[in-house]
Amino acid sequence: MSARAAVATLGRAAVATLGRCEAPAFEEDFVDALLAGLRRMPKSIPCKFFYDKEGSLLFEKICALPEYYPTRVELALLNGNADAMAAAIGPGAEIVEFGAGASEKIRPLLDALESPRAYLPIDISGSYLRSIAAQLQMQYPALVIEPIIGDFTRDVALPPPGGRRVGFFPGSTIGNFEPVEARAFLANAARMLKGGGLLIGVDLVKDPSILHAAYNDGAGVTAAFNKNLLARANREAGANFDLDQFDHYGFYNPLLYRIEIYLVSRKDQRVTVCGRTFGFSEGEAIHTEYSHKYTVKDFRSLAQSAGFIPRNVWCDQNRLFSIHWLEAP
Ligand code: AVI
Repeated sequence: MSARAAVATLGRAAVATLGRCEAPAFEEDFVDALLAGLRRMPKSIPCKFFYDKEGSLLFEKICALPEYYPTRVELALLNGNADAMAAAIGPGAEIVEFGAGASEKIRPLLDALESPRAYLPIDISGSYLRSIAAQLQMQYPALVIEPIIGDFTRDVALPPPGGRRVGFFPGSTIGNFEPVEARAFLANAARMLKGGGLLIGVDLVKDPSILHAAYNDGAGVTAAFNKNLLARANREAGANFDLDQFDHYGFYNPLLYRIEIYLVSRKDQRVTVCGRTFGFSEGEAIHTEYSHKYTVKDFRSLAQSAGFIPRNVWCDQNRLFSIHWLEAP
């Protein structure tokens, strides 16, 4: 029986009696993934687990850092081109946002769209999503807002479409998928959004020093965001990681067009997670994230190979970031 199934069938108290750590049932995925990732060689933890409450707050701080240009540049692109984007999307659209978070990027679009039929933000964090949806509802009283709690990287059950369905996937989160996963995600989106399309933010290939700075900020927020995975393991998986004994290490790999992020052990050490012991040698790395960068041309080809017809692209004048309108025929 997998750890997830065990938690689901036995419940929290019974699991504790069995000697498993006392993770709340809703965190079962993290505990399973953590144990599986630490058994792997090289060790890894999936980046989607960055975003617990602490991690989401740290990510908000990252988005406001001077070195982290993507949020700023994408918002400026959305604000400056909302009318053209709304024209491409067309009237009466039902907007599905993947991984909605604070839903701040949808506002310029909602203001510009002609009679949007509904807004369906999908996010894994239920309480956060509900409060954001309630705030948005006050500002857009005529809009149907249906928050959907789920992991958009897996199959999420959506209500039957009430009109032309258009996806919104800002932030270049697509870059956190490996290229095969990105293609699979796009192919699934193309099927789901048939007859509509997808508006997607994609970070661009650029001078590696700009990329390096964006993931190695001077204030150390990205390092804290990365190390929060270990802190989360301590909070939720009964682990005893000493955060001072791991370093954040992020660099741009120009051969694979991606930022690679690791946590590197400063010494030989043993760590207990959920009652299991894991050894780390000095210099051993846990992989925590990839953030792929694309050229406009390469992203359009990827989208086309996944079943979309690439249409408009909006880029800032420094060509740091792009937003693509992809039609789903
Ligand atoms: C959410 N995602 C697009 C961010 C990125 O740039 O890949 C996550 C992040 N990791 C470190 N800084 C920001």
